[in-house]
Amino acid sequence: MTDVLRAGEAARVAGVDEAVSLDELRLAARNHGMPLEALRHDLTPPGLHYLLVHYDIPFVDPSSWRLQVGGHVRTPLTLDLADLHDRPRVSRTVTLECAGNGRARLLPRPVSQPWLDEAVGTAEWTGCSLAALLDEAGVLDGTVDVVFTAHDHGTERGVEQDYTRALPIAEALSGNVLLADEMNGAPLPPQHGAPVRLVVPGWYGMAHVKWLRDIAVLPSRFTGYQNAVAYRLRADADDPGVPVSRIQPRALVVPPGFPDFMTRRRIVDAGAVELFGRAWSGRAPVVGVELSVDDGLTWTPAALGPETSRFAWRSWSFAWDAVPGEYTLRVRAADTEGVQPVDQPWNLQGMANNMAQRVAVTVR
Ligand SMILES: Nc1nc2c(c(=O)[nH]1)N[C@H]1C(S)=C(S)[C@@H](COP(=O)(O)O)O[C@H]1N2
Ligand SMILES: [Mo]
Repeated sequence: MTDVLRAGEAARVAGVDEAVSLDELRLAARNHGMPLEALRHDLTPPGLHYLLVHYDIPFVDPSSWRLQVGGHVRTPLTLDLADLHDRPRVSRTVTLECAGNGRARLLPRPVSQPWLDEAVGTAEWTGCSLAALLDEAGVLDGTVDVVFTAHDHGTERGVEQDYTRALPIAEALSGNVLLADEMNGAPLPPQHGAPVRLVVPGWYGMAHVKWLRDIAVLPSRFTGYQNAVAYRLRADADDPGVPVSRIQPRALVVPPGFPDFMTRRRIVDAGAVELFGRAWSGRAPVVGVELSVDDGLTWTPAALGPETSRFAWRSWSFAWDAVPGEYTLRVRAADTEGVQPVDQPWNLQGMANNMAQRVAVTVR
């Protein structure tokens, strides 16, 4: 157990002047973000949804795919895709965000997938209810965690594993969680977990296990790598930290005007500019969005669009009377528990960092 909790094994921090490495570039090229102009879509078209895959995308044959449900249950189950399809269908619109979003902006930078602001997307997921399936299997008294194991395999900091994550039993039985086989009304694409993935509304991405093959009900706390070593908020290597769970509030703006190719600085014509974006939070309902055109010195409320679904992003807009000059736009969301920080909070693995977005704009 002591080695399981050694955080030093879980993250390296770059030197202050250490540039992003080829290893980080390789990860960033495989695991793409959502181009921020795609914030315009209520549902993110699947090719534009962000993507994160720890190992390789496994090749899973849907006709021989089986799901085992076992462990601390009365009746273990084995299901194929048709069995899952026969169960009552449930659809939910859910915003997914990687827990490492914003990591590359931290100083010093935790070395891992170097996200800026774009590790987010929203889809309508369809499948069957996890709670209903667990009810069928008959979860026994004294259950603590439910463990989800996937088909993809690799090593991480020396630990060989199938990607495996556990959820507390209360969340697993909440009625929110789906075993999804469709994304935006079509079968799941390979990169998003075909044939079946978990969708845990409100939680950061790591909980939404793709390429699911096994569900094990446990009468004790799960101590596997992805829960005990990765995905913890730690101050330093000796801090056991706390588990990363629900999504912190965040707002993003569709970058206005047009970009410069290399710097992506925005060029905007003076006059009335309609700024548009999205805001979400998995831990509590979003109650407001504010905009700053002076790098966070002063803030003005934006107009918040309707909540279409508790765990999906909402739109917001802001009428900006743009006067020629150089600007740094900032945007921040508040939920009923608090507001996004303007200065970056730091932790060893760069998790759940939700510093307010910054966009450089030239008004001409
Ligand atoms: N089996 C498996 N599930 C996984 C992962 C993985 O590498 N393997 N990555 C997780 C992480 S860290 C994130 S952020 C989300 C990303 O989901 P997406 O690629 O569909 O956007 O999947 C999660 N589920
Ligand atoms: Mo992630």
